Amino acid sequence: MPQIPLLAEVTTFLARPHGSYIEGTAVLGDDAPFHVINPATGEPLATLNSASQAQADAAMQSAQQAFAAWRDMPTLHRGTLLLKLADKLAEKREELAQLESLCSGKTIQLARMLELDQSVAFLRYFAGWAGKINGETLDVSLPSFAGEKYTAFTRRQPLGVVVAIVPWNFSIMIAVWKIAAALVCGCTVVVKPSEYTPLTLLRLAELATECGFPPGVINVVNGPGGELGPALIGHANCAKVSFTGSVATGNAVGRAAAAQGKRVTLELGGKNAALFLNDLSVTEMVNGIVEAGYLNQGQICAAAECFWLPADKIDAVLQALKTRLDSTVIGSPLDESTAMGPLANRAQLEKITALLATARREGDEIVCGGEAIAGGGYFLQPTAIRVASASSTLMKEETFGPVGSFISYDDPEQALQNINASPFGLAASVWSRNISQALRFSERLEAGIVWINMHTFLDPAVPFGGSKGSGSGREFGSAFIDDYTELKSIMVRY
Ligand code: TXE
Repeated sequence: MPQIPLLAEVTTFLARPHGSYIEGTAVLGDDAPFHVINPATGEPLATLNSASQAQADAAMQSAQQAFAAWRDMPTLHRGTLLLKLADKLAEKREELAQLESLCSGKTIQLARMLELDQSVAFLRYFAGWAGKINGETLDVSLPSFAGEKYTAFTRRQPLGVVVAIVPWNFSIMIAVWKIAAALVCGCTVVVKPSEYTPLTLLRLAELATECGFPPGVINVVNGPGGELGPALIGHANCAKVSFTGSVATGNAVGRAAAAQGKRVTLELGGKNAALFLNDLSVTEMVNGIVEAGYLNQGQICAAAECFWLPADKIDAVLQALKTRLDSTVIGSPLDESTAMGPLANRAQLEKITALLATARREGDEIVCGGEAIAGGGYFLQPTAIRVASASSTLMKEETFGPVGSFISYDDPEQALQNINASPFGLAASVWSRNISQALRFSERLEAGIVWINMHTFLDPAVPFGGSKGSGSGREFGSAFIDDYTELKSIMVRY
């Protein structure tokens, strides 16, 4: 099938000079320009000037100035604005999906159904919390000596300005998780997008202004994370940092925030496992593996990368998986029949090809794929690797790509112990028709979220976040309230 035609709004937007979005206005960055690259072609898509330190400061000042009025706005008004933004994103679904697909290499179908439709769903979910973020009334135990009485209550008070640092794999959706949660609590935000995908959030910020969000409530600062990140985190107005990204950068962000006494939520990657129990058929296992490991070219922090299969089934599963992966339709993300687009950037392709070289050196068997696809873009064949042992590098280091590592087990208990030996624990899944057995494994798998007979499904009502080295704090559900509010106690004598 041919590529879909680009909307005129998309080509016009791309041709504009870009920078940041501060105080309700698009501003050209004062610092060095860089190209936003189309990963499907390796060609420049747009030019963007990085924000200077002074512009980062201006964004933080703007967010601080907007904070008091936003905090004091009736809660239902804040919720209504989030609903309006949800409607606006639904209306502009195709425009934003095309932009995001161009910048990230995500297939247009995924851009529509995950980036946009999920962003709309999360905005509506968080809007529903408006007016429901409450404290408690407490019975206190102080004795009364002269007839006086005591009572106490708690309030949930917004923290202030939130610095939201987001990655390139779901640049709209992950930003929306943070923006919507922060705003409904009464905080204002300064978002720092990834250098690879800086455009769609600029458009989202413009749309928010059209919806009536006051200037300064949502700011977007673009440029190199290594320079702007520390400036935003260290800024006197920063009350909280919410970060999603790599383990190394996340740990640096965590240290920087802790050194300044700032609150921080870290959602980092890791090396997620999927455990298939022996009662499933080969076809059921292959279906589960493809769902768990290969969506969005594997560039999902919760995706599974280590697959534990029963010893008497692994050969048949890998043979069937090879047939399935070898027939994957790889191509332009803007072709609606494409199942797999390019990796999101050159650095990602280089990182994964280096890890594949390590796998070969260590004696892992490349069952299928394993090669970059020649041409201008950053395409990689979907890959399955039968590792030599549980201590192979590919069982430990996140590829963040369409690369599954497979290993057999004789005893599922031994597989569980190996999985739990990982220093990471973002997500895991267990697959079986025996729900009793699966539930028992789910209780013992060490991860922030464990799926049974599914993988990578995120729901706004279900808390999400890492355990062990995969981060701290939880997004979604009611757990987000802790992230963005301070619990204040008020005691009264009467
Ligand atoms: O991520 P970074 P990168 C993993 C994946 C990938 C690797 C590198 O394995 O191969 O990370 O990707 C900003 N202070 N994930 O380099 O560096 C940066 O500008 C503050 C997993 O893109 O973590 C961007 O906005 N911020 C992941 C954000 O941090 C800094 C998703 C993430 O960038 C900073 C993406 C600093 N010192 C990649 N340095 C997941 N778990 O979802 C950079 N940044």
